[in-house]
Amino acid sequence: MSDNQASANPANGSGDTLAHADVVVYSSDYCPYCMMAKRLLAQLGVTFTEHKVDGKPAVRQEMMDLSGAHTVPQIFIGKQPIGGSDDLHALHSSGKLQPLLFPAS
Ligand SMILES: N[C@@H](CCC(=O)N[C@@H](CS)C(=O)NCC(=O)O)C(=O)O
Repeated sequence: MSDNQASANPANGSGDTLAHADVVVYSSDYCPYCMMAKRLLAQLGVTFTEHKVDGKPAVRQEMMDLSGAHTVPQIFIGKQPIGGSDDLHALHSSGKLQPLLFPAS
C-alpha cells in the first residue's frame, strides 16, 4: 500500500472500505500497553506499521526524537505524535480519534 492504508471503517456501518491516515506504532515485546493500543486499533479496523524497538537502539532513538517520550508504545497518526496507549484510549473515549484517523469522512 502507498500513502494510505485501506481498511473497513466500522463507524460508517456500511461495510465500505475507506482509506485512513497512516498509523505508526513503536512498540516492544511483552509490553501490556502496546498490546492494549494495538488491540484498540485492531477493533477500529485500523492497520498500522509497527516498529519494534527491542534490541534496536537506533529505532528507539528515532522514536524518542519524534515523540519526545521514552516509553512504548508511541503512536503516530499521519505523522502526528499522539502519545501512548492511555492517550490513544483517551482520544477514542472523547470522540477525537475517529477524525484523526478518517479526516475526510
Ligand atoms: N502511560 C503509558 C505507559 C507506557 C509504559 O509504561 N510502557 C512501558 C512498557 S509496557 C515502558 O515503556 N516502560 C519503560 C519505562 O518506563 O522506561 C501508555 O499508556 O502508553
